[in-house]
Amino acid sequence: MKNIIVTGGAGFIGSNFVHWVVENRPGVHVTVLDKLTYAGNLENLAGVPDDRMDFVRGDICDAGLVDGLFAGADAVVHFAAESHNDNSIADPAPFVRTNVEGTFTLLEAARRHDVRFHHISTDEVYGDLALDDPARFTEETPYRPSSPYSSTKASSDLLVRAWVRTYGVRATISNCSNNYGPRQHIEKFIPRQITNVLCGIRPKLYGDGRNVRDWIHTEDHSSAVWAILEGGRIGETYLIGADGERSNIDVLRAILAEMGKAPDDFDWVRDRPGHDRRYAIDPTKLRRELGWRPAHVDFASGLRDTIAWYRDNRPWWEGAKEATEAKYAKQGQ
Ligand code: NAD
Ligand code: TDX
Repeated sequence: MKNIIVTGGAGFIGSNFVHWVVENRPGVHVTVLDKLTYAGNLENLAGVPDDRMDFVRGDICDAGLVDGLFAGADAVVHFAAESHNDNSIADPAPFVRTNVEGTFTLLEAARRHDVRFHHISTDEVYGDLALDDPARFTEETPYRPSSPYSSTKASSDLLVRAWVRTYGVRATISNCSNNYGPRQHIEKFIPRQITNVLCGIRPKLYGDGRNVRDWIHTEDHSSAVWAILEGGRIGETYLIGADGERSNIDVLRAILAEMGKAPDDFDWVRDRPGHDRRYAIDPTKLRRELGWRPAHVDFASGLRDTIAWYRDNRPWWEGAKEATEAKYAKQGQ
């Protein structure tokens, strides 16, 4: 694999993946295709040498553009999406367009040019688990998405499966749990709370704060995606997770402690409609088949580094803070 296209490579996880490939796979050239929506930022790709990457600003729904790019590619790793649940509740239209129609457009080009396709998805397609349920999601768990966001991701997964079976597209799918790390948009839980503290705003916790997310460092997501791209069986789904289950209130208290604040120095706010209770990934298949292991197993130290990144990179997020909080304020969150 010498030439790969990374869609959504200017976003949080996509840009971390591009940096990972450039650092760890010296023979690979990356073409990033990204629309630069509010969530995309070219600065996320700063430091990538010119001879390792081309950047194309464009929409994954633009069939002509996509077709031209796929003609010269060995593989595509598809991260581009509308990615935030709260936004999908306020306005689902761009989610249907980018996540469903965009994935369809890419699959059609992959079919025409016989390009290896890896689709990035989420554990949210499986719905949620009860807090007291010992079960975790596996590749066999039935799809039961709750939000407009997760239902469009589920739709895109189903399109990929159908294009494999019907047209023989050489595709794999990965469903990953909640990522954290540098360059995550400040609308998301962890960076929102860190930047709230840095701005003197009280952090905001939804509902009763007991909802559980299964956290993984974004670099571990990158290494898992590469392992699947190289060694995954065509047509298969792999769940990616790092045994990182934590309640939201525990994560918030860890942030508060690390940033020198009292444990109750936050506001309880209106719950998210349809809020999934718990996500939990069983990553056995990925570990057994591909020998993948996460490198970031110490959440406290990963969180400390993430806090330091936001402290040290204020210009990266400061411009978006006011608008992001104004949007939440309108929703009572
Ligand atoms: P993000 O919102 O930070 O980045 C999305 C990127 O896609 C942005 O750069 C944006 O400009 C680009 N984009 C959006 N619409 C586009 C379009 N129509 N054409 C081209 N580019 C477009 O998202 P993220 O958190 O980095 O998530 C990346 C992928 O990983 C998504 O597919 C998401 O569903 C999946 N995922 C995310 C998480 C998580 O915890 N954030 C967990 C599991 C899976
Ligand atoms: O201010 C907040 N307060 C709060 O309590 C925010 C923004 C969130 N929350 C809660 C809601 C969730 O239980 O924190 C948890 C995490 O919220 P998000 O960061 O919005 O993530 P989540 O909805 O779990 O979805 C994320 O993981 C799966 C990504 O955004 C998705 O793209 C991915 O598919």
